[in-house]
Amino acid sequence: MKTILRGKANDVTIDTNGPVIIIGECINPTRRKKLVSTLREGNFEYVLELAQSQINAGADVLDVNVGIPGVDDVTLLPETVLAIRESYDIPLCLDSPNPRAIEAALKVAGGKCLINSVNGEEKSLKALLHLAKEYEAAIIGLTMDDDGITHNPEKRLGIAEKILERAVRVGIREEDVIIDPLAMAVSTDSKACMVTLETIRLVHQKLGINITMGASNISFGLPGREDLNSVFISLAINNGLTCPIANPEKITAAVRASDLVLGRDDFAVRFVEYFQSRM
Ligand code: THG
Repeated sequence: MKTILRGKANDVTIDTNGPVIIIGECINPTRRKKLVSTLREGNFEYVLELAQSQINAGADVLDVNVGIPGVDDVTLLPETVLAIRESYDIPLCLDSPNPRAIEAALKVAGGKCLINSVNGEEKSLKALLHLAKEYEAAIIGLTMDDDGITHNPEKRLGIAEKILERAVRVGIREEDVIIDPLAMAVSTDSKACMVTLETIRLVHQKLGINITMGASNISFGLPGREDLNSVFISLAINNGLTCPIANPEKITAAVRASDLVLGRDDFAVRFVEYFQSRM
């Protein structure tokens, strides 16, 4: 199954057979003081620096999240998208809990974006599925619903099935639905990673569609985050993860290594290229 995303001209294919596509997470104000202060001033230079450094490090798609307390992202998200678009023709993943901000950004982005995110709540499905259809966007479906977050992988699969079914019903193609099995901090729940890994395996096996996750979430509150994230991402890729949201500066090596080990990188071309580009 192939999900195609597009900038203006440049497209990226996320293929369930790999290789893994990296969605760069760094345009996100969570614990990034400089991003918060520059965005508050309407200064996009630092956003563009983050775009460039992530592209250099191996990002294929950029997640754009400008959620700052007290700032209206219905205005700020499209402004940020436009600033990125002036310099970079990379597909974008529009990351906001606010459907109005998503719509405002879809209006200016062009190409084919990824909406981050829809979930199984009735309110979310109603607000976002028709937008995805209207703007020909792909969607990320989080495996949570009106009952909240379940720790049962079969139930998470059930929510994924429901989102897929509802999306197809409004005319979104199956390949334009990417499932997020929910990656959560393992410091507070020792089974959290296992639940995510099992959900990935089930979604991959039963639905055969592309799978993403916020890979860095698992290591919140722990030391050795890079090592932990790298191990987790390799296991997840082996189970069917195809397009993680992560920091490319820290994760691309593990992603290229995973593709190589899984027999998806003939003559180690991409693996070697990555390390040469870092010298
Ligand atoms: N699923 C989906 N979208 C998501 C998430 C998800 N979007 C947001 C988030 N989760 C993924 N993005 C991030 C961005 C940053 C960090 C983690 C996840 C992060 N930041 C560092 C920190 O908090 O310490 C600071 C920045 C740095 O130095 O790297 O960890 O789950 N669909």
